Amino acid sequence: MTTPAYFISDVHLTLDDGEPEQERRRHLFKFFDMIGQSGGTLFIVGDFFDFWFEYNHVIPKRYFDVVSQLRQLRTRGVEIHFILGNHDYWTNDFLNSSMGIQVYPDTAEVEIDGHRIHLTHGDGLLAEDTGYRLMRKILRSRVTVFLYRCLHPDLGIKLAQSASRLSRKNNPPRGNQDATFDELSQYAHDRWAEGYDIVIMGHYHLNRLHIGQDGRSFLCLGDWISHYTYGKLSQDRLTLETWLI
Ligand SMILES: [Mn+2]
Repeated sequence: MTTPAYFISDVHLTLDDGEPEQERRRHLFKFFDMIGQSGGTLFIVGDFFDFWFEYNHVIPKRYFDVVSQLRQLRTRGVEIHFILGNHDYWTNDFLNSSMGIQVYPDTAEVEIDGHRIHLTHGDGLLAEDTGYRLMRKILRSRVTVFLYRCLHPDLGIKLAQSASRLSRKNNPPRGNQDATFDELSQYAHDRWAEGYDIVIMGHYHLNRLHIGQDGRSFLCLGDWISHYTYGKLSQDRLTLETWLI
């Protein structure tokens, strides 16, 4: 696996057509262009799309430019690994077979420059997530996916668009970030005990990097909604960077 390795999560690219979304995409594509020039490997740690559902023969057309940018990166020789999040879980065979992206439905374990890295989107890890974990099971069940697939894509995508607008509106204010980070750190501790030395996570829109004295690290990637942050592993150094200042 070639370095630098770049890690990004929670871009939440929407199906909206407005200027704010266009602007976000322009920043993202510039970031991709930088990766294309430096070479290396791109890890997308979930919720890249605000809604991704692949039918057998249809993908959402509003993502055409995004998909073609990912394709360009592949053509330029950049390896792409996509750890699916709770907003873009419903893939079929397009991203891997047609795009040449390595897709992970759950966690990914990779080795880069002698580092054992554990990556997860991270949803459902908090103690208070009991109800969410049940809902996630239902939303991912074969029956739900089958029923949703039976809807005409125009209707299915419209429904998803309203659901995601609604969930953005009803998003509760985020709780104590220190407490959340502490609770998530337990997950990192458990992975370190298993022999991983780097744990990388998204989902919580927290941008924090903890590097312990023994060199073991835990990175929460932030997002591309308010933080525009990404992780970078280069020349044996893991950093949390900001794309926009
Ligand atoms: Mn998420």
